[in-house]
Amino acid sequence: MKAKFITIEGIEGAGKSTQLDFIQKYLSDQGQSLTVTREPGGTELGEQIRELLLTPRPQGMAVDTELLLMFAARAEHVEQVINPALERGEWVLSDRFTDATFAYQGGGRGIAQQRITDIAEWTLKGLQPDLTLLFDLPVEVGQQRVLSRNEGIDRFEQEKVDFFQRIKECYLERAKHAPKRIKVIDANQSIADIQAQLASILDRLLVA
Ligand code: Z5A
Repeated sequence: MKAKFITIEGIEGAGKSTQLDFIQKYLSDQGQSLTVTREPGGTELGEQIRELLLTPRPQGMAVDTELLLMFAARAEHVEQVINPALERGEWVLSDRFTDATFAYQGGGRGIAQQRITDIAEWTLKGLQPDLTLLFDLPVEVGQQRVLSRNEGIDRFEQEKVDFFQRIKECYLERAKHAPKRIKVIDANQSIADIQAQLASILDRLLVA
């Protein structure tokens, strides 16, 4: 069976990190080892770029700089981590990937989707996830969860509700156009109910 590439997406506070361990354990219980990684990041250089992207800065950051840094980190990630793992036959699970760029830099920041498509084609050379789990929930619920976590707020988390609303809509629009790849998870439920949804999707992937 060809190694599978799975990504997790959603607005802030959707519960991606919370469910990452569950997905990893579920797949490993079925005998499937996998590399778990994240974006922006996943490599030494990528984690340095992540720091640049997430650190709040009073002077802001040009939207094109943000876009190009996302893809710079991703090019490194694909070449050093994702492709080598898939070539070894190992499954890969990434907390965010290119759908996040379409949603955040496209939907959120207003960069044309075609421009993102062009850069994606150039840097990814056709690499696409086999499955994307899109955690969907009302923006206010996600923000409340982030606030109650009582951690520092990064540069993206400083944004207002309408920014995240555009991102949520962009994600859902992408899911509408790629229903086989992008599975929408109702993330406004208990952790156990979300895990039941995940298990049934993963079961189908394991036999695909
Ligand atoms: N970004 C971008 O703009 N363009 C790109 O191309 C890429 C990324 C790749 C960093 O991502 C930022 O980079 C991100 C988008 C941007 N910024 N934002 N916003 P990140 O993935 O590191 O950051 P994040 O999405 O903000 O992660 P997060 O806030 O940690 O969200 P999460 O992982 O989905 O949520 P969580 O940590 O699992 O859960 C949040 C809290 O809710 C936590 O206290 C949980 O215990 C609680 N929780 C989780 N599930 C539940 C349920 N079901 N019920 C109740 N409470 C729950």
